[in-house]
Formats: sequence, structure tokens, C-alpha cells
Amino acid sequence: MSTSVSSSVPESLQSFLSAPKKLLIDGQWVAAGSGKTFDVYDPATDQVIAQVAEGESADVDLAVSAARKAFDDGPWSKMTASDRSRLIWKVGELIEEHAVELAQLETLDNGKPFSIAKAADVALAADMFRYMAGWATKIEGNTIPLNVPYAPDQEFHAFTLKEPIGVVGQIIPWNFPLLMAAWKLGPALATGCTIILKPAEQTPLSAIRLGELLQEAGIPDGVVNIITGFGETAGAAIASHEKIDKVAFTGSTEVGKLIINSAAGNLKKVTLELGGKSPNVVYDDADLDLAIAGAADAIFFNQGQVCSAGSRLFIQKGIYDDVVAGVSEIAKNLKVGNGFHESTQMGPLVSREQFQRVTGYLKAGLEAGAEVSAGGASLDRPGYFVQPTVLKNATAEMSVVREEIFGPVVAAMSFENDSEIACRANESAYGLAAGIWTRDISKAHRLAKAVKAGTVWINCYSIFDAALPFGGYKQSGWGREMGHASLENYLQTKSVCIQI
Ligand code: TXE
Repeated sequence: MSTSVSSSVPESLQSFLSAPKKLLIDGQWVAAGSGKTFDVYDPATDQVIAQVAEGESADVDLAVSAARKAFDDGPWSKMTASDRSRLIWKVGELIEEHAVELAQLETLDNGKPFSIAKAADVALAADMFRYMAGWATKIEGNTIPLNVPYAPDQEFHAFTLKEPIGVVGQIIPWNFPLLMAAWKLGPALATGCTIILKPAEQTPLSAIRLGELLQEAGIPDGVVNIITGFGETAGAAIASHEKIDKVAFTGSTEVGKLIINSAAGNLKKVTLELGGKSPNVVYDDADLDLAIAGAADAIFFNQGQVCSAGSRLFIQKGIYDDVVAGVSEIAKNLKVGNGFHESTQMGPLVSREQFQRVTGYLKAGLEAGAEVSAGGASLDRPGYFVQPTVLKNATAEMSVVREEIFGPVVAAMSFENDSEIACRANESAYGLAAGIWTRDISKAHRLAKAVKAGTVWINCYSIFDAALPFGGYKQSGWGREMGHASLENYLQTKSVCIQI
């Protein structure tokens, strides 16, 4: 294998990158059955950084057999919750120990600034495993008093057991590669499930390294299997597999609908975390410095490649010009560049395809009559860089207002009063998140209640915590990630009734 390694690759990653990148099946790193590999790119330079095994349906079959064995025969299902908890905790510790290396991998593979990868992605991933390690020993059923009308003379003792759902397929995206793996693996391991994880083809590297750390932590063979590969082949094979009991997916709403269809074959359980077009509402009584900085961060964080990004910015009429000017000023001053440079605040988009998608939306927005207040173009340099962009005078029917751009592009619109804003905020097929900026706590509560979104941030944005449930209303998805709510996705309830 000859890989032309990108000039921005840190020395410390060279040996990891030069080793063959294989599939993890039943505790062994193996080449794809077909022998095929695919190229992985550094989005900051457009150069190939690694070749990775291209898993397909036959490889998924082997991974499912291994996961079935580890679940049906043990060891995972036969271990005590306390032993499982200790191993999951150890994964969190190992992530923390290797924080620099993992953050470097994220920057290299995804493009995000190194300081953010370390402080957010890696730190949250470690915390997710530790939080879920705590839950492993606290999964309990209930005892239930019965009053059976047709058996008045009999006495019963009834209770519920919470049992792991079984073998789960987990298909994740490229915007937070390590963190999405942690969000998925954490609750599945805590509940005692076994897993086939498919990372996004754009960003498979940190999941491969995480696989090595899972082994180092002592997670038994077959419990976590990692199949790198493409969505239409490896991903589709997971979604339709007859021996997988549940599929958890994060990605586009379009593919989410395909997953539901494929899962219908064996009626596997489905959870989905899909797209968003989240409203961020700034009232005229808000702390404007806070709101302007928050509105910029809500859209430019992670290059706007965040499903909950505040991409529809609603500003009350009297302060519209000031807020647009303030967010535009921040956009113009953001340092866009290679994520490894210390001064970089915003990196490149993840891929050529995403670059084309985002620049296509910019073109469509301008043609439809939106005006550029900041940015509006790509950067004339190698890599997939787009300027942080503020579009003003956007209207509800424009594609830049209706559709998820998944890039650093915010559409600013004005609103007149309180009675109109809930309706306009809800004018979307999505319902993932919303932001509210006001000093009036009653107004904030009213809008928080009225808005159809899984998360509402008031006077803050993009605050994530392993304990705080996250997920979508409407076409933003099914089920919740994080918090104890996420455990339910991986459990089923068995009722046991005994006549005494
Ligand atoms: O997503 P895909 P893409 C949105 C965002 C973005 C758009 C397209 O708007 O611009 O989706 O991104 C796997 N069966 N989000 O094309 O295709 C794929 O291999 C099974 C929002 O990258 O949905 C990858 O692992 N799996 C989002 C994962 O699905 C399939 C994050 C996501 O890829 C498959 C990412 C198939 N037929 C994109 N096709 C969020 N909610 O955070 C693809 N995949």
C-alpha cells in the first residue's frame, strides 16, 4: 500500500496511519473479504491520508455472527453488570489518556480545529463512556401489584425484567466521528447489547483507533465489531440484516427513511437522529453581546456541520440590523484554515461532496434574492474551505431557509412580535433544536413550550452533556441519545407473573 501522506499529518500519527486499516470482527483485525480498500482524505489539503478496508455484505455477515455469539452464548450477556461497568469506565479512561492522538485524528480526518476536537469531541466521548458505565449497574425492573378480575381468589407475584435488545447495528456520520461512536456504543454496552458499528466512509480513522482502545480496555471479542465501508453496501447490509435486532442511525433524513424500509424485513427496532433546520430567536430585550456571540457560535461551530446548528436566525425587528451586523462582523473575523494551526477557529468542510453541496446552496440562495452580509463564497485554496456566511433578507420559501445546508451559512430573518414567532419557528419539517435569547424569563418559557424541538437552549446554544437527552421531533428522528432516556432504546421489558 502506498499512501501519499498529507503535509499536515503530525509526526505522532505516522505509524498509525501507515499500518493497514482493517475491519474488527470477533476481536481480529481482518482485511475485507473482497480485499478492497478505499481512500480517506485530509479535507484541509485534499490529499489521501490512508486506505481503509471496504467492508461489504459478506463482512457484515461475519460481524453479525460474532456479535450473535457474544450475545447469545456469552461472554457479554453472562458477565455481571458490575464487570461490564468496569470495562466501560476503562474505555473512558483510555480515551482521556489518548486525548491528543484522538483529537489529532479528528482534525486530520474531519478538518475541525484541534483545540475543539480535544476540548469537545474527545472530552465528551470519554465522559459518555463514564456516564454509561454508571448506568450499567442501575438497570432495574419493577414489582407490580396485580388485581385480576377473573381470578379473584388467586394471588400473584409479578415483576418486570429489563433485558438487552440483542445485536445492534449502529451507523454513524462524519461530523463528530469519535463522539457519535461514543453516543452509540455507550448505552448499547451499558445495557449488555453487542454491536456492529459502521463509521462514515469520510471519517473512519478515530473509530478504528477506538476499536483498538476497546480491546485494550478488555471488551471481549465479538462485542464490538467495526465495519468500515460505504452506506449503500455495508450500511444497507446492516439495516436489512435478518439477525440484527435493532439499528441506530445518525445521518440524513433521506437515508433515515431508507433505513426504516430496510428494517421492516425483520421488524428490527429503529432509532434515528436526523437532520435539522433549527430556529434561533433573538428578542429585542436580549443581552445583545451574548446573543450575537451565541448566534455566531450556533452556526459556525464545527463549520456548521451540526444537526442542531442554529441555521434560521430570527431577530426582532428593532434590533435586526444590529444583530446582523454583529454576527457578520464575527463571521468576517473568524480565522478559517487548517485545523492544526493554532490560530484556526474554523476548518474546512469534511469532503468535496459536502463542499459542492454547501456552495450549491449559496448559489441558490443568492439567485432566490437573499443578500450576503458576510462571506458568501469558497476560499481559493486547496481543501474544502467555505467562508462563514450570513445571508440577510431571506424568506421562508427559499431553499436556504427550508433545507438543511450543513455548512457555515445562516439565514437571518426579522419578526415583529411574540405571537408570530412560535408559528414561524415551527414552520419546518424538522424539529431538532431551538435557541431563545431574552431577559424575560416568562417569554422564554412560553416559547420553549411552544416550539416543536427536542432541545431548547435559552441564552446559550450547543450545550451538550452525557446526561442531557438529545433527539428530534417531526422529521428529525425517533428516540433520544444520551441521558438515561437512551438506555430504553437498547432494552426490552419482560413481564413475569407467578401464582403464589
Ligand atoms: O449523509 P448520509 P451524507 C445530513 C446533512 C448532510 C446530508 C448528507 O444535511 O448534508 O445529511 O450527508 C450511511 N443505508 N447529515 O451524505 O448519507 C453513510 O455511510 C445505510 C445530518 O454524508 O445519511 C454514513 O455512515 N447506511 C447528520 C451515514 O449513513 C447508509 C450527519 C450518514 O450518511 C446508507 C450527517 C444506506 N442506504 C449528515 N447511505 C446528522 N443528523 O447529524 C448512507 N449511509
